[in-house]
Amino acid sequence: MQVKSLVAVAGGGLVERRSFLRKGLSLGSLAVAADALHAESKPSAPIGDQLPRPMKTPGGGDAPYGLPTVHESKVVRTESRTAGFSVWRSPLQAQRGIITPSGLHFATHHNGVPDITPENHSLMIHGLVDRPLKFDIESLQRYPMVSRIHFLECAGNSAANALSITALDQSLGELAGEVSCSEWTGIPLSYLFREAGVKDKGAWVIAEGADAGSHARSLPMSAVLKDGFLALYQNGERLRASQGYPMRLFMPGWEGNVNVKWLHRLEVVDGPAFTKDESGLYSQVLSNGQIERFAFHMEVKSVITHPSGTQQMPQAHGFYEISGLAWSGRGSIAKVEVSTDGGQSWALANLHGPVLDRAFTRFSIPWQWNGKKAVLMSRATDTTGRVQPTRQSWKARYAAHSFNHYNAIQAWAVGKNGRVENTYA
Ligand SMILES: Nc1nc2c(c(=O)[nH]1)N[C@H]1C(S)=C(S)[C@@H](COP(=O)(O)O)O[C@H]1N2
Ligand SMILES: [Mo]
Repeated sequence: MQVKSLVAVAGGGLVERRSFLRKGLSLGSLAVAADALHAESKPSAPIGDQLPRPMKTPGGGDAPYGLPTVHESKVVRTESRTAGFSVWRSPLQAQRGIITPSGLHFATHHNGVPDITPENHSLMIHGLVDRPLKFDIESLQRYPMVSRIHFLECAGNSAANALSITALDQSLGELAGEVSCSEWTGIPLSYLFREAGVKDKGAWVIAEGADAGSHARSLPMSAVLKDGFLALYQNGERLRASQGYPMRLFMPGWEGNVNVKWLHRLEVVDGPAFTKDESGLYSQVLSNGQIERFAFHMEVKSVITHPSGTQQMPQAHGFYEISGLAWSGRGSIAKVEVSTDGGQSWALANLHGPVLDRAFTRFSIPWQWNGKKAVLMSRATDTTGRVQPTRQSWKARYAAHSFNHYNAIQAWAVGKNGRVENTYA
């Protein structure tokens, strides 16, 4: 159904972003559409035999630890394995709001999930410090903690879009689900380092995990003191094993792999260690042959979650809310623009508060789909003024085989039949 009085803000049917809020518009018109479907039966309160079955028998029991309803059993992470790596991607296309449920948080395990008994685990701070220290969980629980809502993204997220010559026809989760957003609670590392006393030469920290591959990364001490914390809680409960139970390093906005899980050792050193994890996989070759090392920040990025890859538009055409997620490792989101005509014209999307620093920000814009082919895109700008590149300009910057830090504009092609597909348009 077409609503005539809507104000077009870009080509392809994007309409003024407050449309849903305006009295009598859109919500009313959708209700009319629903009403028309059931033209014979006017809605009225059910009585007697008409009562739905669950209203006629006592309900069932509950569980000590709640799980999602069986009716949502299709909303799951998808796993892929390569050379010992196990990657679990978050179904972003099923998420609303900005917080990823803990059980759906993406995960990257280089050597499986270690089974750590918290009583046997401790964190050691040593190297260039005045007093080497060892902390067990009990002592850590006594420190003051902070809570922060932050996204976490694997450097290799969206690798298929970077590498594949043709756009893979996959869901958003499969294409770009190595990113999630949680509330993380833990102890600022500055507290622990202050106690240990960092020597003047201690300019870097090696963080090592207690998993089989002893995953390790070197980080500049100044950044760790400013922003780093030891996360013990995720969305109000202790970390999931998948996310590094009993403790992980958290560096807001930095590439996933520096957020060392199952953290057991922080060694203060005078320079980077060039561990296996940072000298190979996490160095990026540029198109001019130079190598970009220690590119810690995840750059500004966005994806439309509704509608997105492999989904089917609900109606032949009509009113629809385009919605998605934007984030930046360098600050918060300043604006998100949306296009439905493949980037020829753009309109500003609504940003749903709270717009947080280095966190998912939900955006949306009403769209009046005319039933014709469309190409949907979102383009985010962060508070440092950085804007998402096109796929073409991203590819021009990096060598052909590079895939880390891919943050180009994601495009979805909507067919006449309403099917939504990944495209490089
Ligand atoms: N100890 C350890 N830490 C690790 C990893 C690992 O395999 N072992 N994987 C890293 C990578 S590559 C990423 S992207 C993030 C993923 O964090 P998550 O699994 O909690 O989403 O953890 C990082 N920390
Ligand atoms: Mo990663």
